[in-house]
Amino acid sequence: MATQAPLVKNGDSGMTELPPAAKRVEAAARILGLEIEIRTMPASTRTAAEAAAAVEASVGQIVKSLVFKGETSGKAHLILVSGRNRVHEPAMSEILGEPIIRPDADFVRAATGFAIGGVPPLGHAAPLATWMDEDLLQYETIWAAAGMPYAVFARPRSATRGGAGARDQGEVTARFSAASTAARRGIGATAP
Ligand code: 5CA
Repeated sequence: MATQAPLVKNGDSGMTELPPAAKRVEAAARILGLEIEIRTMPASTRTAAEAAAAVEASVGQIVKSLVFKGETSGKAHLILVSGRNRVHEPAMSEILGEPIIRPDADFVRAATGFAIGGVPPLGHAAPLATWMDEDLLQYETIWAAAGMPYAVFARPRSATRGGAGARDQGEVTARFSAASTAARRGIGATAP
C-alpha cells in the first residue's frame, strides 16, 4: 500500500512545522530530558523495511513499537522489537501471565494516541507497560517512529536503554534491566 507523504524535505524538521502527532513525541522526549530530532521523510516509514530504506539503516536498527492486548485483562502491552525480530506470542504470553492478541487499529490508537505505522516508543496517551528487545542495544544508532507513518527519530546507543520507551526514565531503566532478559525468551529472530 503506497502512502502519500506530505511534501517536506528530508530532515528538514527545523524549517518545517512538525505535524501535531510528531510534536507530541518531541514534547514527551523533552520532558524526559531527551533532545530528539524528528525527521519527516518524503517516503513512507510505515513499516520497518520502509523506515530502514528511508534512513539508510539496516532493518535491525528500526524499532517496531508493537502493541499487544492482554486477552484476560484487556490491558495494552508495548513491545519494542528490533525490525529483524518477531515477538513469539506464546512465549511472551507466558512471561506476561496471560494470552496476548494483536489488537485492532482502534485499540492501538486508544491505547497510544497514535495510528498504526506511526506508534512511537514514548509520548503515549496513557502509561503503557513496556518491554524492549535487547537486540536493539547492539546498534550504535536505532530509529523509531515519531508519531506518524512518515516521521522517525534516531537514538544513540548510549541513550537507548533509558530513552527508548521512557515515560519515566528511572523507572523504565530499572524495568528494562529486570525485564529484558526475560523478554528475550519471548522475542526471536526472524532470520535463521
Ligand atoms: N514506522 C514503522 C517503523 S518505526 C512502524 O511503526 N513499524 S511497526 O512495526 O511498529 O508498526 C507496524 C506494525 O503494526 C506491523 O508490524 C503490524 O504488526 C502492525 N499492524 C499493521 N496493520 C495492523 C492492523 N490492521 N491491525 C493491527 N496491527 C497492525
